[in-house]
This record gives sequence, structure tokens and C-alpha cells, in this order.
Amino acid sequence: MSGGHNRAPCGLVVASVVAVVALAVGSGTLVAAVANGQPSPVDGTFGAVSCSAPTAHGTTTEVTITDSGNSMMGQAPMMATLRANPDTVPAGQVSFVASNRGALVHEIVVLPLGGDGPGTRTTGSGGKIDEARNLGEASRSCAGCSGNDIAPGSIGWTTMTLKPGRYELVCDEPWHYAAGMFDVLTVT
Ligand SMILES: [Cu+2]
Repeated sequence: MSGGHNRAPCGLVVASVVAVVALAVGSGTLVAAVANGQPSPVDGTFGAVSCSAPTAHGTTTEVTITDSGNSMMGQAPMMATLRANPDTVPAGQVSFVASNRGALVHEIVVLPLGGDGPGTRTTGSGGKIDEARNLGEASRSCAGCSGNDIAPGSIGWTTMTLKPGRYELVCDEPWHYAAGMFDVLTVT
């Protein structure tokens, strides 16, 4: 245990120190990205991530997030993708490890799939969807559970118990869902 601190909002105790593991590094700027749990920006390191998730509980699905920066109008990400692999897992504990390999901040939120199918949620005036049925989320940089967002070049993670069914993994940063940042996870 980590001495009773760093208890994440979703109830999991996360490690107080996350090892810095550089993957696929093509740039010398990606060093010491995690200090005191505060990741620093890793500009210019597209595709790289600056930390690794702890050993996950249950079945792990890796969620890869990419983008090509903001549009010129600045309101929506370009070529933003969110893909879970595998996208079918057995019921029970499921861990999501989300790697932000884009240039923008992202997150993943797990919601029951709506009856109209993926990508059909209504986007409000602020570019956000209704998260009232949020089952859990990964939205911290190099840390578990719920926070503000996952910085570029960082990993966020969370674990939850899921019943059989279909779920939608979404990024609910403003206008990201509308730009196509969702994927379906099937729990069998
Ligand atoms: Cu996003």
C-alpha cells in the first residue's frame, strides 16, 4: 500500500510513484515526465507515452487515443480516434489503460451503450454529452481514475466491474465525442 495517500476517487489505491518508462521515444524531450505525480508536457513527442500503468486487475483492454491537433477554428480535434483492444472482454473486473498518443488532452468515460448505437449521443452547446450514467473514467495523467484529463504523452487508467452487455467508451472533452471519439466494448 502507499501509506494511505493517493486514494483515487474511484476507490482504488494507486501507487505513489509511477516508474517512468519511455516507449517508442523519438525525441530527447521525453525525460522525467513524472515528478511528484505531476506530468510535465511532452511537446513534440507524438506517439510516445511517458509513464506506464501498474499491474491491472481483471482483464485489461488497452485504449489508444490519437489526434492530429485542433482544427483551425480551435473547437474540434482533427483525426481523433479512440480504439479499445481487445474490444470484447469477459464480465467481471475490467481495467482500462488509456494511452494518449495525440497532441491534445483526452479522457475515457465508460457508459452503457445507448439504444441508438454508438456515436448517437446528443452533444450539448458546450460540446459535451450527458455523463449521468458514467460507470467510471480514466482522466488523470499517469494516474488512475477520475481527474481533469489525460495529458498528451500520458497514460490514465481505471478498473471497474462490468456485467455482460455493450458499453460505449467515449472522450468527453468538448467536441471530441462529436468528432468521433468513441468505441464500443462488448462484455460477455
Ligand atoms: Cu478526446
